[in-house]
Amino acid sequence: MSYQFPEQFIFGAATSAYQIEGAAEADGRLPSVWDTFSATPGRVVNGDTGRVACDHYYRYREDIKLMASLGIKHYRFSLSWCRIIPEGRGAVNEAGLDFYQRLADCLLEYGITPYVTLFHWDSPQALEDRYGSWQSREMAQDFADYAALVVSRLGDRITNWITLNEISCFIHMGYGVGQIPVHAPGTLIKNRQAIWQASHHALLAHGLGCQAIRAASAVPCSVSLVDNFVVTVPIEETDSNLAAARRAFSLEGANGGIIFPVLTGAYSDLLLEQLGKDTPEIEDGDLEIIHQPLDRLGINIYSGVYVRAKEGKLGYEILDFPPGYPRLHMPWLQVVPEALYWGVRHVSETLEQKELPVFITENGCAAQDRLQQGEVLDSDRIFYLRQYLKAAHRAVNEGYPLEGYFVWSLLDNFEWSWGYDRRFGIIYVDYPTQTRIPKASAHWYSECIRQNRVV
Ligand code: GBH
Repeated sequence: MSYQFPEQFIFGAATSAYQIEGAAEADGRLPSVWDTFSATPGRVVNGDTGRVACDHYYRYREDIKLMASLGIKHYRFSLSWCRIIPEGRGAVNEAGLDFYQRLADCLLEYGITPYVTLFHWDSPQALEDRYGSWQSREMAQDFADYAALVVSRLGDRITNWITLNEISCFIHMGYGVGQIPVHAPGTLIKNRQAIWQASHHALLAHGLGCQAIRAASAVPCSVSLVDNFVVTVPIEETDSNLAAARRAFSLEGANGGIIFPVLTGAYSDLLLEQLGKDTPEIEDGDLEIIHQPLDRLGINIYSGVYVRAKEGKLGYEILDFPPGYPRLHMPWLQVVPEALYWGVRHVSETLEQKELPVFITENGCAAQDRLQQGEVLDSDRIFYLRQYLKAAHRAVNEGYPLEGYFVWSLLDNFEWSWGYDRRFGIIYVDYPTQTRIPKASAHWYSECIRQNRVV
């Protein structure tokens, strides 16, 4: 098989603001919750922070030029809310908008299409101080106002908009019960209802954000959410295991309370039954706001879980990974390439969204990269990416509307609570000198793009 993709298939690369920009105090930016969190001793490995990160704020031209030289024509990045509206609401910082204008212009100059995430976890600290950010319903309206401002000022250059990145991460893992918070703001919410309430506020932010983007854009634009639902993979592709995987899909992780309301207009019944008295307070009209038509859905897929049919009330069981199961350089990074195919298929079949275009907005891995004689020969990353791209090809080949794929990440960067200890880039960053060195995987990916197939 040649694994040839259709002509119009989109290959891109992704990053996020706090993970690469640095320049934390430049030009009127005020702290985000991640600045505060990472500056708190004991929160991030080695005490790393995003103060300098990849210094992309000052080196964006060089980075874009390098991306263009690899033949990457689509770039997903995020905006730092607190660069644009430093206090989260109110006064606008022109210097912040100006940076993103220059960034977008530079991309367009190099023939690269921008895809912009409005929120990738770095909420303004001022809103955390004011009302506890996502714990308050006010956050949704402040987000929508920020979205409206950004689109009214950048909508002439940018037309691909994403509201939020991974609600389950910044809410459910962020505030999760019984865990040590590994996410900013570092608040532990001990009650399940309150976590789902914060999650509901994030859904509202998404819905109000979609409306604000469409109202503010002077030109036709594309609006998406990026979700990272748990992908349930049938251990064997038989009818009974497939039915088990579908049922598991609506119950695992936060799937039933995030992707279900966003795409179907209702929390899944199975989840509501499980939540009982911990169901969030849903005001009249909320579900309509949350259930906005989307132009595309973005999904981030790194791994998945295997499921098999099992007699009993649940009707399925999740299989533990055996010791020694292949994994890359994160505790959760088991190699499950079929998850990419099943993620797309669940959107189409389980969520019954046959026509909704899907993008893989992140896929990639951390590896123990070594810079030797000026090269990084990351055959493990190529091994990982190649298998996931083949699974993407299968989805396209079977007619599912998978239209694009973005590798995470363009650059090694600040990997949240793991700091600079974990490298996800296809381009190596030598932090002391800020030198960029494309890894073997970057050259491989570049060749995939050139031939429009998995090489
Ligand atoms: C993405 O999230 C982020 O969007 C991106 O910023 C980040 O750099 C990238 O991944 C790499 O981590 O419950 O312990 O099994 C991925 C988020 C991480 C969500 C693992 C689910 C399961 C952790 N995923 N997580 S665990």
